Amino acid sequence: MSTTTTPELVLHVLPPSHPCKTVEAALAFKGLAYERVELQAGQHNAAVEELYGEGTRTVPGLTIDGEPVHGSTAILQRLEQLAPEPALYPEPIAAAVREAELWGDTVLQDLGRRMPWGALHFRPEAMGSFGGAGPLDPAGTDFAIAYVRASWKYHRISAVVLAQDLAGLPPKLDHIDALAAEGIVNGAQPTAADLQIGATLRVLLTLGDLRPLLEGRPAEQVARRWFPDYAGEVPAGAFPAGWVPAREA
Ligand SMILES: N[C@@H](CCC(=O)N[C@@H](CS)C(=O)NCC(=O)O)C(=O)O
Repeated sequence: MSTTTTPELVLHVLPPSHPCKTVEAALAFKGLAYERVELQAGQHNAAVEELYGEGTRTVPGLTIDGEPVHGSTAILQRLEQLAPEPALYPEPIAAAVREAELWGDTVLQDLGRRMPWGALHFRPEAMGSFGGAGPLDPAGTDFAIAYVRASWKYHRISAVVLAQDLAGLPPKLDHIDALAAEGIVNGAQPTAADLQIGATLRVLLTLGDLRPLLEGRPAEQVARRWFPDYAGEVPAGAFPAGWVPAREA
């Protein structure tokens, strides 16, 4: 008689991280039970390095019966080996899904960090909304101003970078709509590309200034279908006038 044992999965996250939400959505899609461990911000780099090896700093990381797998795209591939069905890289589109997923990781994902931190510079009292709270009081806003300043430094955000990110958003959204038209994302079931790209787009939807660029498009559906709930709200009017490109008809 053969017996199969379920591997022990432990996911290490920081609560607001969108690539962590990508992995959580993949685990849920595959019906895999896991333990979720929230690392403490500030101490997470050392914890990650100890668990996942020299040079690693970021979340998500997943251990599978103690085997460390680091980074959202590596984790989704490993989950596919572990539980092939339902597929995140379905044939015959598996290669195209992988390409789109990697684009989502290497090109789009950073916008899910720079855009909210960028907007919060102009509306620091909104920082509490990302933890599910309302607008911060003056003392909280003082804290947020210092925190956002440190985040700009860490993520190398400047006004020039932010304005360039905003100007460059429409062609990226067009690319996602094209992926949807090709059936690489936004099909009946989520692919790895949906979960990678959708998590970043869902962060962008927390910014009132960006919602008009997304509303009613496949790109918005990719975000809202797989990530219906997402904390955070920076009201429209945060970015300086003229920085957010107008939506083309
Ligand atoms: N592309 C990587 C990036 C992960 C990443 O940058 N995660 C952020 C959270 S969204 C992080 O851990 N930041 C903490 C830090 O940089 O110290 C992935 O998808 O796994």
